[in-house]
Amino acid sequence: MQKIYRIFDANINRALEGLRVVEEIARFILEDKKLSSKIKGLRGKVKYACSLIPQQQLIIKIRDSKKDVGWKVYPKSESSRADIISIYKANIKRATEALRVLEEFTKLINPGAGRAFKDLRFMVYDLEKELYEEISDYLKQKKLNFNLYVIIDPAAHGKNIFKITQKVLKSGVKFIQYRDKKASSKKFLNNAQKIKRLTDKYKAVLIINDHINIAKKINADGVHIGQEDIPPRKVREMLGDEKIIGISTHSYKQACRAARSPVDYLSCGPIFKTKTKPWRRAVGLPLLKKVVKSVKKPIVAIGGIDKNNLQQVKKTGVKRIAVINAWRELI
Ligand code: 3NM
Repeated sequence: MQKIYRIFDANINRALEGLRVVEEIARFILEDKKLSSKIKGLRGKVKYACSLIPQQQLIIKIRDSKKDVGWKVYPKSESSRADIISIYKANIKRATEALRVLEEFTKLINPGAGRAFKDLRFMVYDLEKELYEEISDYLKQKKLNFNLYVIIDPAAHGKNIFKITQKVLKSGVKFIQYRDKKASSKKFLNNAQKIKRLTDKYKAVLIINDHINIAKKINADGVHIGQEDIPPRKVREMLGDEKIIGISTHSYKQACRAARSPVDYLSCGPIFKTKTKPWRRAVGLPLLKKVVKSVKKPIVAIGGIDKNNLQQVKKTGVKRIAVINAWRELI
């Protein structure tokens, strides 16, 4: 019986600690009062379910942390966390796993407590989904908090793409796209990997143009797609909630449709005539103004923007500007 009580002790701590970590994310990072009170309530319910375990006093009495063979085990996966979402995933799992253990072992002595732990486990599963969506969204919005978006494209930048990327990043630009309409998949992957190393070094966001599988492979922050590419819903299915999806729009109708689709930002352009897309007519500032006014999602103005027309563009109320050719004068 002592061994069973050691399992109770370890897993009560694990469930409560996991939930507490998750609660701190909801409270101090997301600043979501409703969610943090919900998690606090769940911790209260876990404590209540634990009180249904008979002979409570045994739980602390048999505690002997020094004899716990798991104490000194510290796997590499636990010694560092890449970001908030990894902390979240590890700790919500810790809570559901511990609740499952408590459910199974309390069945040996009090079936009622087993049932209570099962109900709690399902409540945590619901919380897991809700919070995951909210954290993903929070982190994406933070990444999307930029003014200048520089697109690196060998068609405009020639063989110097890495030097230019480095310069752009060094100047403080935090949002980069790698675009290359001519490269083979192999070459694209190779270049994207090199650019990823640079954006990682400067803690900047990397968006990949078109190549969804390559974006996935190199763990880029997201993708940018065109109107003729795979529909946003499919891209979301392929990449999951954590990744940023951007889409090009060239009319009011397309912008409104993009706003209803699962993308995180939309570009509107070309605002002016541009040599990058000579076949496209300029959509002009009035359209941009209209889109900025009616679409809630982040909007990026693109196409022929340079230091001479920048102020005019900003007057429409748009906060984010993307450039290929004018990178040097705008960084
Ligand atoms: N997309 P520059 S315009 C890549 O309207 C691209 O969707 C556009 O290059 C769109 O800043 C454009 O040199 C070209 O004009 C942007």
